[in-house]
Amino acid sequence: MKQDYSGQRVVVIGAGLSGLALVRYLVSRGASVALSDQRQSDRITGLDSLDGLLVRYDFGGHDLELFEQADLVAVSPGVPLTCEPLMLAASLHIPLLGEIEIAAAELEAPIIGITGTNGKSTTTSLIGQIMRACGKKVFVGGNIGTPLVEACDELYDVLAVELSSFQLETVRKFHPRFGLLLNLSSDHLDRYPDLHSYYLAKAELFRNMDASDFAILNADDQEVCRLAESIRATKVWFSAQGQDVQGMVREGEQLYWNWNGADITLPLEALQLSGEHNVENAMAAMIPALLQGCPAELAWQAVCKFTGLEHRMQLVRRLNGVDWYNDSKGTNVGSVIKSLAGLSAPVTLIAGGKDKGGDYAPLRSLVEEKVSNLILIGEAAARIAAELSGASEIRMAATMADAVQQAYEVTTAGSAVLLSPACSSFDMFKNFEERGLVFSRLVRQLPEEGDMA
Ligand code: UMA
Ligand code: ADP
Repeated sequence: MKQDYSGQRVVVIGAGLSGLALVRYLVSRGASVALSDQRQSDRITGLDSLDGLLVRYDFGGHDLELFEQADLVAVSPGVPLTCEPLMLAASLHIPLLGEIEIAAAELEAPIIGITGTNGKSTTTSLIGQIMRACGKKVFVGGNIGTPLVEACDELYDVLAVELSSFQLETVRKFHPRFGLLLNLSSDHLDRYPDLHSYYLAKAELFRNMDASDFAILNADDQEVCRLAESIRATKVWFSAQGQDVQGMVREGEQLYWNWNGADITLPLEALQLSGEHNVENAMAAMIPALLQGCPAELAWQAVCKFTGLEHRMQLVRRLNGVDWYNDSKGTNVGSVIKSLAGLSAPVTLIAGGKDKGGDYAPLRSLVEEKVSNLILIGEAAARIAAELSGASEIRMAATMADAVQQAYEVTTAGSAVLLSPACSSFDMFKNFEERGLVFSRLVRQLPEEGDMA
């Protein structure tokens, strides 16, 4: 049902994608809205989407008085709850609601919430493809790019929503019908005091779910199994390692759906996505469709047609016998491990960017085994070099252009060059997409051997 915010003074904090979408939504529901951002207006993009709306702007810092007088603060995911204006509002018992919470209060279609450290966007997109193939009108959004409030003005059969730990921190009544937890490993330690706090934020997905809902969980991930103990929703497991669980199990080159007497097998040979991790994503994506009664064959065909998203192990070019891969979305150590594991040695790895505070040491054995040249960029370069010292030939690069040039010079035919940074992009780029596009453009500009002067 349409929510009514008339007469309410709402401060939206953060003027990024979520904040701008929140302003449009809240104004349309009658609120009196102020938009606050620490950046100056000339550094904010997309403000023209608010043209014609009555909105008060508070840019270049956060005016604390504005927060003190608010009835509600709507929080963008990238704004930590520990920042001064939000601490102040919380101390005055002013409700702090995230974009997901605000949107979900109005949405009636079943929500499939997808979280985990890695594989969220791939799995969310797969679910979108499956639902479309099965004739359902599906919204695909959340952390993958389109804020959930954008779903409020249309009717959908189902909503596939990628959820980050940041978005889950502000869950109060949010109640998905299906909650997927793909895996848990180290990330975002620049936001959380420790890993446990990060995992607990992820667990918020299940806060309001009960036995009539479904928690879809990775049986091969110890941290997921540990969190599962506190989940009340009906648990449906997936195991790519062939564990005997109720749910989806990999048995050799096929998947077996073992639920309520169903007898369905799905052949893996038809899957176009490569890498063991994508088998896990495919398994997780199939489960909500099967539980909703979608025809298994149609759903599996949709999964098999999917060739992957940009910036995830994307082959940019084969040049002079070298394969160049853009894995700009490899923004933590766990994802780099999966990407490197899928390549044969020797690899030139370009890594580094904005440091998120985790350890790089878990990369050591794979780097020793596979990486002949490690080229480091960005703020994290010195720390990665120190933690992986001796594991590979290490080179520093000042820019992405420098990194690509050095990779071109040191990589020999039969090898691969992989951009998989293990870091976020915000020190040098607007986002991971821009980083991947810059890398890909530079790679495409490299000369063929015969063309060199
Ligand atoms: N800001 C303040 N005060 C602060 C901190 C930030 O005003 O104390 C302002 C910044 O100046 C900036 C704005 O907040 O103008 C940015 O808000 P935001 O970081 O929430 O960014 P959005 O553009 O709204 O994008 C967010 C998600 N970003 C983050 O969580 C960091 C996007 O995920 C998501 O696609 C989008 O909402 C729509 O749902 C991106 C991401 O990097 C892909 N996510 C992280 C990840 O995947 O690792 C979690
Ligand atoms: P997310 O949205 O969680 O960042 P993506 O689907 O965008 O995940 O994939 C980002 C990177 O994470 C991929 O390039 C790959 O290296 C790695 N990855 C994808 N799926 C998984 C998985 N299930 N387990 C571990 N790593 C994965």
